[in-house]
Amino acid sequence: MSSRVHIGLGSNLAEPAEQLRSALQAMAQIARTELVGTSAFYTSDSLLPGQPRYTNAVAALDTGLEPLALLDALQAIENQHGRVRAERWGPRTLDLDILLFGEQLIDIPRLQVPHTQLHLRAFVLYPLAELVPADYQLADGRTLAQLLAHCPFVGLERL
Ligand code: A4P
Ligand code: MG
Repeated sequence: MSSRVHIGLGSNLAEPAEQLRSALQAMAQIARTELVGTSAFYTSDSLLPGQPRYTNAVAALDTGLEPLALLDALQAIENQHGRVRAERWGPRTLDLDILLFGEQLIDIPRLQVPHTQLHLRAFVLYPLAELVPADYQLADGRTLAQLLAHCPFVGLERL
């Protein structure tokens, strides 16, 4: 049995689009998992002041893995692709967040799904809307259209 899962990708390296492309290739190699869709790439200013602009995208996966096993696989990819070796661990330059995991509502210390910041982030909702119909209902009852209506397309540039 497999679940349709949506992953938010973010990077603010000097070549963030390359980082995202590399992460997409790596996700396609996860065991028992198929990459079934990718949104366009979008750029926007960082939520945290003083950081370079981000590039974000959303990917759709079909996976036979359980949620924590998928999280392990995503964190391994973050570790392979996401950190720049400097004198100390640099800031995180690849974020892979599980946005949706089928119909599941998950609230354990390591994992909250739907992602808790989903509704606040245009750079997540607009790429997600390329892959999911507007009447899609989240596990907690909200529709994607409702979330989009409260989150204007401001400061986003679609590449
Ligand atoms: N965790 C809990 N729920 C989840 C989930 N649904 N998916 C736990 C993935 N992980 C989840 O995450 C810390 C822990 O969250 C994980 O170990 C996991 O057990 P992390 O990615 O290691 O840490 P982080 O990057 O510091 O936190 P987070 O929440 O991913 O950072 P943010 O809030 O996403 O901030 N501006 C723009 N324009 N675009 C961006 O993408 N991103 C950030 C990073 C700031 N500003 C941004 C963007
Ligand atoms: Mg993260």
